[in-house]
Amino acid sequence: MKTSTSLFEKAKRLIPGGVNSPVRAFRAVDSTPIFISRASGSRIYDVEGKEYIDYVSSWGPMILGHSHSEVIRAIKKAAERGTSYGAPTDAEVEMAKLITEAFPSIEMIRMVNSGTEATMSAIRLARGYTNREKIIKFEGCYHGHADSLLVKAGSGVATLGIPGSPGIPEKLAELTITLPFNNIETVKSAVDMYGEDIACIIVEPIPGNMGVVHPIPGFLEELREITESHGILLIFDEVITGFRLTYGGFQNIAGIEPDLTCLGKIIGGGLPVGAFGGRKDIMEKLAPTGPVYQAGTLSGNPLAMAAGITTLKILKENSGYENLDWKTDYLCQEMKKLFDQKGIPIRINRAGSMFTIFFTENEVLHFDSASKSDKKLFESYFREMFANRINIAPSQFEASFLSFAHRDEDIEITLNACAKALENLPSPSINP
Ligand code: KE4
Repeated sequence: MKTSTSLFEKAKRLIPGGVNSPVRAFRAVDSTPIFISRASGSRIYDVEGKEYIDYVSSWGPMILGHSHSEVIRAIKKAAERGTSYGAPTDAEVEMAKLITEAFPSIEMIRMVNSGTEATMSAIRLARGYTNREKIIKFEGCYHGHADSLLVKAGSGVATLGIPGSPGIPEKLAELTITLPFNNIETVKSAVDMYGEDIACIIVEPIPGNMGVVHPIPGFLEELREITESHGILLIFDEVITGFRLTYGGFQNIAGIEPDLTCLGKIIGGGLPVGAFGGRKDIMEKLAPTGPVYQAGTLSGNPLAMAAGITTLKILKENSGYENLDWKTDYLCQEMKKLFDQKGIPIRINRAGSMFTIFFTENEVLHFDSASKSDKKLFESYFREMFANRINIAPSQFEASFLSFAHRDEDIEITLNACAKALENLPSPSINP
């Protein structure tokens, strides 16, 4: 019988780290990853037949739950008509209609194949539209692995960026200014310093990549005002939050209209997808109507469109977001009680059906506070939950997700597993 361990050994000989995306290697939790054989509803099954309740949700796309019957049927039907044509299809028009109707700020949309492609293209479009070179991003926000976005904050606040990875030219990294999230003063000083040369500010309106963090009241609104008054484009990276919190984006809830929005994950129903869209006058700068080049062999792929359209239609018709929010809130409240009873200080940041348990007693409002969490304690918690067949994100700096397929029984099993896990947790270490 195949085991995860034997597959991992084989995989490591052929694939860097044995995985096709680093976080899957479980290095942040010093564990060996499981290899999945199938998934259905709220459950995933590893190659040894072990069943887990899943809160990774493929990092966000599986809001309907795994292998939703109507999504699978739509993919099969599309596949029987061919898998890719390299030519436009009516499905792409239907997808564009669904997205532009759900997002008032999106007048036009371009499909791509990943969130990285969406943000990379949106940045290029912003630079082409404004004829400016610098961009602003926020520490702890992740927008995929395009060179300009894998950049760390320079030494002082609002200084020029330094490469966040080998292979990124210093000259390019210097064009990215990285600021602390929720700190509007640093945005004002950066704009005072470089305003005329800033093409855009890109932000996850509710970051999920430092763990879930809420924007403080007024932060996003002031970003909108500052960008508006300085001719800087505001880009909301809603790759995670798009259709996660509501049928639309967090921008619909916040009542803020960015100039461009990046999407991914849920809109592909689990197939490779990304998209970026926004104001017509900006989007028309894109080839073939304008000079900013962007392209993709499989963009708008018929199977991804079929999965995405079916997913969005189910979300639109069922609008079960309220119940999903309530279920997630119940789970988080009950887990908080269990941790309190054990005397382990945690903070749970939740937005709709996405949440993160931070192992810290302090409020988590930016990457600096998130990084003060007790990562060793998180690691122990992760391992205990995993041993109890609960699959949560293998990193303190990620979000966990509920789906419409999570039943009350899943919640109860998860709470029992959490209670059991806490029995074996060491007392919290004193933060260094
Ligand atoms: P992809 O290129 O991975 O499709 O999307 C990049 C991206 C862009 N923007 C946001 C807000 C994102 O969260 C992501 C990707 N998310 C990570 C996990 N948080 C994907 C998991 C992985 O890297 O394997």
